[in-house]
Amino acid sequence: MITNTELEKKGNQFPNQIVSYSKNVDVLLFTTENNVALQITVLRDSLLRFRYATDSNFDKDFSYAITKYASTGYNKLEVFEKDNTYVITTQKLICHVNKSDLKITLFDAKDNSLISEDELGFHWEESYEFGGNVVKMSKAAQNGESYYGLGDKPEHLNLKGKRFQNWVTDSYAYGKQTDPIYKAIPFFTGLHNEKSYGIFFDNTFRSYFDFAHERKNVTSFWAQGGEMNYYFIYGPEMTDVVESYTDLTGKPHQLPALWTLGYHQCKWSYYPESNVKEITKKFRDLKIPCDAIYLDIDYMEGFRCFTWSKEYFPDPKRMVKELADDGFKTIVIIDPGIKIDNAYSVFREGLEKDYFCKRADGPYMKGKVWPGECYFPDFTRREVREWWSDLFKELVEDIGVKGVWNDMNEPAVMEVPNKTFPDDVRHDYDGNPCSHRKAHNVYGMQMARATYHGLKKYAYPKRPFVITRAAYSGTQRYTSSWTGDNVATWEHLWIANVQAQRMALSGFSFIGSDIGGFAEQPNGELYARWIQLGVFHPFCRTHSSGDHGDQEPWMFGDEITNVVRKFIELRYQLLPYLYTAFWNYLDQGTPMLKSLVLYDQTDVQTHYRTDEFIFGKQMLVCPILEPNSIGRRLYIPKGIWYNYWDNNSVEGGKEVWVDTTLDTMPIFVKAGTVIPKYPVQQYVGEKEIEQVTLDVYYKRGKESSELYDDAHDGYDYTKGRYSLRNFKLTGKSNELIIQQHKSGKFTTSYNTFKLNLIGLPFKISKIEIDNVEILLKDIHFDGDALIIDKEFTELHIM
Ligand code: NBV
Repeated sequence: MITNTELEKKGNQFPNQIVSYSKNVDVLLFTTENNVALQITVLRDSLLRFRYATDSNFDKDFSYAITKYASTGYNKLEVFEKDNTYVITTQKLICHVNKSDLKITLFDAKDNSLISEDELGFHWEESYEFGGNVVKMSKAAQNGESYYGLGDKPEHLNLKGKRFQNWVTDSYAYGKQTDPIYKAIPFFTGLHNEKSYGIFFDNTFRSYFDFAHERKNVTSFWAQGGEMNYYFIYGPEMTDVVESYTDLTGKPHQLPALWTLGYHQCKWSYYPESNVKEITKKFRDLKIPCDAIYLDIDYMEGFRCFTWSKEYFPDPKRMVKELADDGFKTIVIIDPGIKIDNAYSVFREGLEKDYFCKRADGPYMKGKVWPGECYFPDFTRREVREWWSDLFKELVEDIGVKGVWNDMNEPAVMEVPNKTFPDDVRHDYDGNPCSHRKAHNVYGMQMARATYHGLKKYAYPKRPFVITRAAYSGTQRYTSSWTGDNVATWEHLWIANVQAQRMALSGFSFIGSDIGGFAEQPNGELYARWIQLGVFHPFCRTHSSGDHGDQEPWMFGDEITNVVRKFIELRYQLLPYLYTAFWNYLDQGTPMLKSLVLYDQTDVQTHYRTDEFIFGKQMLVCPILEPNSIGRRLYIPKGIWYNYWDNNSVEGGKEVWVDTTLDTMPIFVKAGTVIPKYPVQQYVGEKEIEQVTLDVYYKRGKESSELYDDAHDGYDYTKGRYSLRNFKLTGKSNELIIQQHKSGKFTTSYNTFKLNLIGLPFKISKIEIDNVEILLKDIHFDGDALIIDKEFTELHIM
């Protein structure tokens, strides 16, 4: 790894005096006396792209991360020349380009405050061995600046004072300091003086980020090849930064089917068929909701992808159908390694079509994985991806598999020191041939992309479902993900919490961990605490390696089974709330999990918090991360919050102690919120939803909440057949008003609501539905809950 100091010692190169400047619509070009070119593109008022070339020539512009759907366009762009600088202004930003050394300084256009400034700025070192340059950028770290992002780093949420590497790596049983692990997401947000910005360094080579680690006042990032090419995203709200980054690198291409947000059960491995059936039956017998059952590598014939073991699964189509009849969707694993075996059609076809990766001098890239010696498709080639997509026809269209799980796609190779392909392996990179140094970080992403297209094609008219282990920025467009091979320890429960939050604030919300831990075995208490956290992660799956014992919800005795059932049931009740959060993510790029700093960056108390997070928009969740806990301290953000379990309200902006038992975990709901709930189902679609419960948390003042709904699968919602209800709540001392605004063309199966009115400061004496008074004796109550058995637009409770 080349460090800053080493770079300087080796005689770094820096740009010098600007000698020319030109502007073409939104692209500004500066060149220096020593032939460095800087291209600044104004994509939006708050989004600038910086590209540097050391010899005036830019490579072909190509990125796997940036989506063609990104919204661009600005309201104002002006460029002035001053004595020492060029000044670019937009409605949000002022950017100074220094004439003597090309250094950049960025200011908030509203109040002229400093947001970011180059320290050494752009510099580079030529790479004799590989050609090209090591490209580097260093910026001044501002006073009190904090840093967040970078995907799946298993570290403290605030990255300040630390250095990281991006190189997707199979990391079995990684720990708190392991770096890098499975994902490469070279995007971070900086926060100082209540203002936040983001930097996305779109460079797929091995890259590094140093957040005031080597030098206290400097934050830098660099890569072992490629271009210095980064996007500067201004907020000042961190949520806007993350939403812009997500817009730039892509929101999920469609909503997931609702069942994918249910509970999933997995193990390495459930086989033979009788074992799978035993497990699924037990879920139904014990009435623990579950929507998906997974088949790991042993379902295949000798680990050959797209085959089935005749011995263990003699009739997969029948089995998959029987499972489906019982509400279980079957999900199967598919790895990238294709067994070298002339009698295996996928191998033969790949060979004949010349689709496998090759070494620099011509031989195939041969590597050992589960099937033994394998070749690996070059997923960075369009034809290869298309071929791969088509391989899913039988699995999905004919057999009825509902989701595919891509593993080992870093790509992982066994028994070699670097655990992956050697650097010299060649890739097409969609018409930009390169070595593995450049393609490594996107290999898994391109595999998941090809898998996604296969599922999309053959599952049609249903929605596709894919899970990937490896990812680069932008992978969230195609697939969900999990955090890899974690361990059944309390420390890993902490890691899972941080990783899910970090992924969400890195644009990738559809994430979860192996609940209970993959390696080793949890005791009942740890498993229960993990389920309690896991049901609040967008992807919710128990998975384990199975070699240390079983990890189904009933394996730890009745007490634990009951806790697990209670929380999985809660997940199923909260499905409409979660689905609405997903819709927000899809629509706006809004992270489904919000670390407290993302929720309230103006409150410095949040800058170093790791444990608490906001689930969706208005629920505060804080896992219990230690054994034998009878409660814990946690920070409640400013405002009034209600304890979910006892409905007591608390004024936030402070740390509080919250008592818990094994079957509770701190959950708070923001005052003013309307939380929609479905009845408990054993799987999505088991029941026709005839009534939705609305938990209404009284607030003095106004607040609004949403409920998105649609057919829960298929694409009709894209044609306007969705239902969006906005609940506007106004609380007064003696009155509560709920106004409902509906949009969309979908008619929900329910039009009856059961209202739990929480924290109401008065006794109900009168109700008006759409201006018609209902006599108290004519009002239906279910216990304390109010039943409103028709659609309403305005409800007055007095
Ligand atoms: O396919 C087996 C496992 C899988 O269960 C796990 O989820 C992956 O992360 N896979 C890794 C390969 C073996 C790891 C030791």
